[in-house]
Amino acid sequence: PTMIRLEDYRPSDYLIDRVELDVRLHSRETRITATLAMRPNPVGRAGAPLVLDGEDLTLVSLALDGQPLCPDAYGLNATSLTLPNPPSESFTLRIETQVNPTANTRLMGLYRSNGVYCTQCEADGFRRITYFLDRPDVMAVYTTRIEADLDEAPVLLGNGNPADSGPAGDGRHYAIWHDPHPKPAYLFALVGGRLDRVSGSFTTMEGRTVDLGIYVEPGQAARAEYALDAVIRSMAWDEQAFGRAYDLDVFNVVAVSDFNMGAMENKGLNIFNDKFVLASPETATDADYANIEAIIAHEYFHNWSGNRVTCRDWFQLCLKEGLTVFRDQEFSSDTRSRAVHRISEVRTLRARQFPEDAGPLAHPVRPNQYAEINNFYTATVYEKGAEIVRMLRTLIGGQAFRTGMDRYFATCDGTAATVEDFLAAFEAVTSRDLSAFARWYERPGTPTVSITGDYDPEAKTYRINFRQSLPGTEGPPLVIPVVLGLVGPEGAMDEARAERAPGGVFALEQETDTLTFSNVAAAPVPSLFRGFSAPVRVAFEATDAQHLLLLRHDTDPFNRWQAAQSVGMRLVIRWAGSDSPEAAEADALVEALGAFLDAEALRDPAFAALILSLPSEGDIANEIGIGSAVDPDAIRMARETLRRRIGERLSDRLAQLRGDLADRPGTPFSPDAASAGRRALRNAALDLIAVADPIAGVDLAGEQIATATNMTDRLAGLGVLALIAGPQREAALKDFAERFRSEPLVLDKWFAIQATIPESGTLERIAALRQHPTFSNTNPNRVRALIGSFSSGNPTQFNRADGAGYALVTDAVLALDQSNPQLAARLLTAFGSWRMLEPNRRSVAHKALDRIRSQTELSRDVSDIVTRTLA
Ligand code: HT7
Ligand code: ZN
Repeated sequence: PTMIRLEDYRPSDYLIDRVELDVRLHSRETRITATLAMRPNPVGRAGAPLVLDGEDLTLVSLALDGQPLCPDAYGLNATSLTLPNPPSESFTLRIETQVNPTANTRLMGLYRSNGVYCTQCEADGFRRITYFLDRPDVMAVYTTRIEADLDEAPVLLGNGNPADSGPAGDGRHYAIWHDPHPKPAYLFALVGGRLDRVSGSFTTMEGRTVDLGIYVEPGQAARAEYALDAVIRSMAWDEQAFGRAYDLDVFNVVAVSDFNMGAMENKGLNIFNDKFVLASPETATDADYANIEAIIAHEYFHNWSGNRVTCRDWFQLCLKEGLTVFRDQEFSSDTRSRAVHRISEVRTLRARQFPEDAGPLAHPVRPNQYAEINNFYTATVYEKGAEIVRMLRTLIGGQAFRTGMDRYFATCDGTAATVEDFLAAFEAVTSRDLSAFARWYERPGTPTVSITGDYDPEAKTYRINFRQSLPGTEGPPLVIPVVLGLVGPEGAMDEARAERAPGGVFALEQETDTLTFSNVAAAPVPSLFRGFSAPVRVAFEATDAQHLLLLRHDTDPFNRWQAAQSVGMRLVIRWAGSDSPEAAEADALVEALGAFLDAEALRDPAFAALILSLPSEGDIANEIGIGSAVDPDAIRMARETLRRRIGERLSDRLAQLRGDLADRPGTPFSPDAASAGRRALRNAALDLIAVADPIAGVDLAGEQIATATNMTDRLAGLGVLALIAGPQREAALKDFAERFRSEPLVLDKWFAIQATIPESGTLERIAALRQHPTFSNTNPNRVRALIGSFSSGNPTQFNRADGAGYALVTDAVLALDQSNPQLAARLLTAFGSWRMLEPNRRSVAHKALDRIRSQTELSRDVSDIVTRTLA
């Protein structure tokens, strides 16, 4: 494959200042006329040929400065249009192309989703609309005229502000949109369709009144109210937290049902996967509401971190994505519980990014080469990218961070920037040299920080010895912020002091270092990496008793949760390697959990639900996989043993909690964090009760489903039943499908629940579900719900020793590869941890991957993933 390398970056030889687009929408023959005001780039190569990107386009006509060009005046191939001798001064290029939106199954460029015309241009979809310099450092002011059949597409939306609209004859009409902010082509969008609208308004701190619109398929407007509210809250938060105001007169969000990712931040016209817009108590879970809020916020925040300041090239993707994830995480933390949100961020990071960083698809947060950029929208770029921003804030402090952000936005506004530009803003405001810190962007892999501690009772000092390592990569050490404190038998030892850790933040800058606390009255337990202050693995040999002391007494909620996780992890790993697990070994943990519930469960139910949750099977596999071979069946058995023990030993308390947390009849549903937290703990209790006593579990879950007034409780009941084979399960699944037969987004939950049943019959079940009338291979949500949930959420069946799980997924990948390679490549990343498996499964997985590699006609997307996975 052709590799694109960061070191080869050079500015474009030509610039485009203004783009006028005339788009005549027709289902199969859409005509696009692009008029481009161009000029040579003063810092480009003088006299260079002009090479415009293009893909899947029919060129209808081409004119330079008003003169039609005949075919021998330019070069045309499958990926480009070349003018060998363009003018040396400003010129105008007029390009007429034709595309077929109905045949566009890749969902990149202009396509139709359920009859609605929409576009997706990031990363390189604009070249599927017209020939263009499709790179983010070419920024232009766009005016777009959209014309369509009035009946088919009464709503016509573009970027920027509406400028004009009216009839266009022949039952057609037009709308003109003008976006005054120069932008790269990847932020272009248009929409045309029959859509309902919910409207709102927001007045910015600068006094601008912004018209807000959420557009959804007909009949769905009531389900868009929550998203609209989330837009308003996001706008207010960005003003208050970052001083960023919105900069157009309208802000529109459109929900479509066929979408490759979550959403897209097109300037003034965000386009969303409808899964992340539509919500009602009957159809959306608490997790759905939280996702909608976070993704609405994320795309809105891109208006500054991504749009006003964009990326110079795609290697800088983390500049907008890592920063914007950080910003949406802060928003959710301020809106919900900070501690609970931090724990869920870290769970996601460990579940998705750590394995990526430990496997064959590992790459730096800022990659230095790629074959297919769409494969680099990864957990590393997004989630680890956000952790880097958070570490920077921890190191320089909140105030300096805000000043640095202001400087970044001020100095880079209107430009296509780099990671260096970002760091320079913070260097300027702190006078610190951040070149060592910048290594985080370059170095793949998760560092390990190994720690020992020794207490000197005479001197009343406690020394903490640190060693950082990152095997497999060469280079000087990273700068790792360690937020820490000491905990004694009575709780936090606030009187202990460490000069080199002002405010409890120690910067580990060398490979090894020692930090000494003085005034330590008794042997302490260190509370390390509070709030998960760096994306590292911590190796500290604490006893279970020490962990449980932290669970009880630490002032840092993250480390309290981590303490329970660590004890659970150690037990399960020990049991997974043993023939006869001794369940009683868990009793110190169980007792500590019981005491915690008694003291705190009702005070903070959401936090309590997290404390009760054990490390997932995936987390355990990742932990085992560092040193030895993973057997998913053994992990599941061991983990279930622990869950059963907790359920048995705490059954009375759990039952009591379920009662205490039940809503009084008639309580209206609220998706707020406190109400969601109560449901989370109630359902965590149900889950543990059912593991310990499946007969009671079936009854309780059945009753919960029968009386549920919201999707969270209904689905939790169904999830419990799904794990207990029997007629009640099948009846409940059938009822659910019947009740929601016309709700594809709800049926996705039904597909996913069945795909994750850890039983051998699941493969046949999935085969049958693929024939279900609602299932469709062309809708990414359906494919992810059934196949993606299976590969990412059913470790024992995906990793079946006979290879049938791998065959199911590889068949699905090949079936999709020609129609939607982006989606196919994503499904294939499920094999990212194959080298950690025990030898038999490893060899079966290898064969499955080899089968894909040996196909003759693979897309670049899938070919890139399979090649790197096998490398
Ligand atoms: N910036 C967007 C990323 C994106 C995307 C979205 C939809 C379809 C294809 C896409 N390729 C890249 C979404 C975001 O991270 O905000
Ligand atoms: Zn983003």
